[in-house]
Order: sequence, then structure tokens, then C-alpha cells
Amino acid sequence: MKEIEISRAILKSHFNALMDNLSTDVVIVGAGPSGLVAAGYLSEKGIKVTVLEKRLSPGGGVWGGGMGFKYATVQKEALKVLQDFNISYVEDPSGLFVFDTIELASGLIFGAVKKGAQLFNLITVEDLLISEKRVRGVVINNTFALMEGFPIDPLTIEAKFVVDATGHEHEVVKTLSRKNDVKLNTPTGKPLGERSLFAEPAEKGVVNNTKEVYPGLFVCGMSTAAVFGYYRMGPIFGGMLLSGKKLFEILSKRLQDGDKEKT
Ligand code: 48H
Repeated sequence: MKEIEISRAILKSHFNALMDNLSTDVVIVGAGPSGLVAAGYLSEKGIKVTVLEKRLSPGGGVWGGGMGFKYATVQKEALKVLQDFNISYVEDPSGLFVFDTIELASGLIFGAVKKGAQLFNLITVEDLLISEKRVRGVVINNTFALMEGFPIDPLTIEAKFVVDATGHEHEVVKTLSRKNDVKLNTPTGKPLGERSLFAEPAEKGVVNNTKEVYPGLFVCGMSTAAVFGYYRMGPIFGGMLLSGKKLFEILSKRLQDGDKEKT
């Protein structure tokens, strides 16, 4: 066994995967629950999905459950998504369903990858490709380089659709709005900011607001609350799972209807 063969195998595989994803159907920014659910369903349909996660570990805010206690909840409407990803749950006397957050995080990651999504960690989306009033891809950099503030220029990935699944931070939409003279699909044309905790309307809001916020750019999951000025919900994840599923339904239809805008 030659050590250099280990290095060669890793580098070859990684750069092949990256090269293969430089042009893709859908880029999902953020590997939290909403992005992973969307990635799994879209990939299952044969759509080319590239998920970019800035942290070492995908899974977003699932791992921490509620205040670090490793269980969280969903409502019955979301059970089908748990079943589709083979995640176990038990019914609580309250009528809610409880799951182990470690099983959900690892199950969604495994499910999305096994269904065909290509997931890269340690890549931060720092900007967007825009032309002719449409988002056409993302500008990416190495997370460590950005953390250290090194002046390293980025690379790019082109996509038919880009999704901001970055959670509370809504980093992609924030960057689009800050750097460009654009009007978002919100009442003010800008991100409205997240509101305080009010679970029931928040759960409905996250699904209703899963939509295109600017041509070529969609929001799903918690970033919808920050963009459309909705409530947060605390550790109930049905809205996140259903938002990912709704995004899948919208994008698979758009791609199927031949939304063949050139990237
Ligand atoms: C690459 C990035 C970038 C970037 C961020 O926060 P998430 O878990 O996202 P959602 O919306 O799928 O789920 C939200 C849920 O976890 C949650 O926070 C809930 C339900 N909160 C309720 C409440 O009241 O607080 O994951 C987003 C992911 C993370 O892994 C980030 O590291 C990643 O996006 N990310 N990846 N480039 N620029 N910004």
C-alpha cells in the first residue's frame, strides 16, 4: 500500500465530483432539514442537485433538538416525509410526534446522498452569479479561507435554479439584496426580518412562503421567515420537512415544464 495512492484516490474522486457539478440543475445552499429533504426528492426524480454546506457537518440546526436535548417534534402532516426517509417516530399524548434528532440529521443526510444528491461540505456560498435580471449560479469559496479572512478569489457553479436553504441567516437572499439594486418578491422588495416565536402560524408560513423570491432564486425552510417577515416556531420540524417537499414539487414542475432558461 503506497501512501501517495491514498492521496491520489481522494484528489481524483473529489475533483471529478466537483467538475461534474460545475453546471447543475439545482444548487441548494445549506444542508439543513429543508434543503436535504428537497435534495432527496429532487434527486430521486433524476434532477441534478448540488448541495453546498459551509460547515464540516451537514444537518444544520437538527442536531441540537430543543435547547440541546436530543428530541424534537413534528405534526402529523409531516409523517409521510419521515417515512420517505425511513426515520422513526413515536406519537406523544399531545398528538404531536417525537423523533430522535440524531436519527433525523443522519437519516436526511444519508437519504439525500443515497437518492443521488451531490453534497459538498466546507464550501461557503459567498455571492451569486446574476445576469439579465436572473440568478444563474453561485460564487463559492473555501470556508476556512473565509474564516481566516484570507484574500482568496472564489470559483463559480452555474445552475438553472438556486435555493437559499441557509436557515435563520438567509445568507443568499441577504447578499443578493445588499449587493444589487434588485426588488425581491416581498412587500418592500427587501428581506423583512424574522419575527418572534409563535409556532402554529410559523409552521404554516414556512410552507406558504416557500417560493421564488427573485427570478432563478428560491427560499425554503427557516430562511422564508427571515425573508417574508414571519414567526419562528422553535423545535417543531414539520414545517421544515414540508417546505423541502413543496420546493421539490415547484422545481420539478418548473424543470419538467421546460424552464430551460440558459444558465
Ligand atoms: C453554505 C451555508 C451558508 C452559506 C448557511 O438552519 P438550518 O437547519 O436550515 P433549515 O431552514 O433547513 O432548518 C431550520 C431549523 O434547523 C431551525 O433552525 C428551526 C426549525 N428553528 C426554529 C427556531 O425557532 O429557531 O441549516 C442551514 C444550513 C446550515 O447547515 C448552515 O451551516 C448552512 O445552511 N449555511 N452553507 N453557504 N453561505 N449559510
